[in-house]
Amino acid sequence: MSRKTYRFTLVMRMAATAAWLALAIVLGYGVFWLSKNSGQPYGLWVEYYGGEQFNTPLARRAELQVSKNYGRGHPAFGVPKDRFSDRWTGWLLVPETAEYAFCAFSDDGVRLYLDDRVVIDSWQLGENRAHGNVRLEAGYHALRIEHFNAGRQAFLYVEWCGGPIPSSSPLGIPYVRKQRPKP
Ligand SMILES: [Ca+2]
Repeated sequence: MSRKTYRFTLVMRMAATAAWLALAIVLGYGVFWLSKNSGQPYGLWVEYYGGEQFNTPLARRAELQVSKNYGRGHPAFGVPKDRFSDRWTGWLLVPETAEYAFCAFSDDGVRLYLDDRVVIDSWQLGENRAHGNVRLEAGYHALRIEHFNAGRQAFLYVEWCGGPIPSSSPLGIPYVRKQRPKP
């Protein structure tokens, strides 16, 4: 092999490797984008508002479980650190008909609704620990959780804490869905 041919082969090999690498990056990003943006039924929608009473809608995103330590930072891009509120919505899959309990630990206040019925109502300043019991039929139930932060630290945790699901499991996948699945 002449030096010229060798150099040509080397350049072609490098070009092929670069092309494969670029293809892998494009494909990888495509899979990542799809999993984040479409066809992902699991999780909940969270809407963030300026003001403690859902005054000004500012941001929206999907979350896989209700387990957030915002600390003293911004809960989402463009949302103030102090004086914000967030509303989590979706559908809760109840695996079997039974009595269930839900526990919330939050800063500041929290409310939890199932099928528009209040299960937890602890809308107060500072750290809140609250729980609620409810008998639920197997199947999907409309879930809504509301939370606010007046200032300083902010967090929100909601867990199963009584019933057929192991206690201290976060309210999250695989039991939460953004939309009610078609029967
Ligand atoms: Ca606070």
